[in-house]
Amino acid sequence: MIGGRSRPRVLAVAAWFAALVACRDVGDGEVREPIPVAPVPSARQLAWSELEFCAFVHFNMNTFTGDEWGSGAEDPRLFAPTALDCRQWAATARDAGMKGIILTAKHHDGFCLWPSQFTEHDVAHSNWRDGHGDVLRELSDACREFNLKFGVYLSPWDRNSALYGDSPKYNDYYANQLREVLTHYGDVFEVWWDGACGEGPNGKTQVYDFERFTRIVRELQPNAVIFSDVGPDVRWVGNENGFAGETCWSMISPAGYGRGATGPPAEMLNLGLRDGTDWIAPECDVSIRPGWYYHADQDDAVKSLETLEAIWYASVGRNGSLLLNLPVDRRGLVHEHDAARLKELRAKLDATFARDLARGAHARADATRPGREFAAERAVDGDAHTYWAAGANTTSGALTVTFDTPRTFDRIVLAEPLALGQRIEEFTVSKRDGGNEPWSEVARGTTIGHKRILCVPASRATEVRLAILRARGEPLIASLELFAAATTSTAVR
Ligand code: FUL
Repeated sequence: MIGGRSRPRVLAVAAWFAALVACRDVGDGEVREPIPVAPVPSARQLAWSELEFCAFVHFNMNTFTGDEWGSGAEDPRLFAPTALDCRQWAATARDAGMKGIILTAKHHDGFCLWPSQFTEHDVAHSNWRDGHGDVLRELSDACREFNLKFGVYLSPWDRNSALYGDSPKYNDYYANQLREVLTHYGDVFEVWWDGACGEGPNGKTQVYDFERFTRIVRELQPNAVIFSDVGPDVRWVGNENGFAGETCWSMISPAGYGRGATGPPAEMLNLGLRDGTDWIAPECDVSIRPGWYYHADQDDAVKSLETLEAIWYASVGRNGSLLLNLPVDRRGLVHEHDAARLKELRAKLDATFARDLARGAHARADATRPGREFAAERAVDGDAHTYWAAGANTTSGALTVTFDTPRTFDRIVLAEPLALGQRIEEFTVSKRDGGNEPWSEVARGTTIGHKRILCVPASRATEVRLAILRARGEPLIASLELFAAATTSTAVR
């Protein structure tokens, strides 16, 4: 018995409801959109997903002390960049193809890169620009000039504030600082809440009022996404290597978890959950050097082009977004070595993804939802906002593209229209070279999401077939693209 009704009666009601939904779905030759599969992303989350690649900048007191975590007792006058130029950061990020910059406005040592009314531990108490400097002002202006989004990291953990640990008072202090950084610098696209807290067993225990902080972000910057271990908008990917799981759902179930030590297990963060309750997509943060902050002895330890490419494929290529950290140096500049490596990365990615070999190819599917809007060709039209839909009553389907002359590819890029929910859970890609050849499998995978990039051995084909084996609802494919990786040297100096 369920709720006092007999099981057959419940099943009959369920069948009637399913039939009703199917009627609503496609009827009388009228074209209707597929029904979303919950949970779906908010408008701000969708817009964020499209950015894919942004810069993190760790630049603050630690830059000048050589630490990674400061104590909070540093003299503000130690903050002394000699040639700070946020336009150089912005130009470097833009040329690398990044779409935004998130700056450590305040790290765990509590030093504020803007003149804060609420503390003396800030740039106004340094000698930089005679105490009239404001790094947030300079960077937000530069971001606007270079058409980049601007975001802030504001560490909840604060080792300088005497109020820390006196929970209501510190929460007021943090809320006031949040208001400052979200009010005076134009649009903010992301607010980054670090979960770190190194207070030992005898340290101060601060109970943060994240609900209040969230309300402030929503009030002042309604389009900004909030990052933390548990979102609410964007989640940590569970490691600092820049790698999302090969299976990577945009959903997790955050109930019962907090931030930092009380956050969800790394596996949930890394892989997401097929049946997760909330849409909280992963962001892969990783530094271009071993440290988050600049250390001169790491000038020759900038990650190699091969490592950065691998990170790209394991983040952007696995339904993640890549937040690549640039440790700005003591001059206040992105170091020449880092800037050169970023140029190499951009050149390599541009060369590899220059020409989609499947664009405009003939496409057919074994099943398609009625309506030209949902035809197989929509997956190869170069428009990420159109898609092939396999039909209301199926959770599998195959899409085949055919070329007049053979194409050789070693990169496959797949995408789902995420506004309708993340659906695909198992697929294969096969190819044949000539209509009489047997099909051979070139790739097999699980999730797709915003973007799934598969690196495969060079494959020559006149036909390529994507088979969706399992999905959480009707399969929808926004893009099936094929590329040949650049093999020539792209070194840029
Ligand atoms: C961590 C911090 O403790 C590191 O210093 C750095 O800011 C990194 C991005 O997040 O939790």
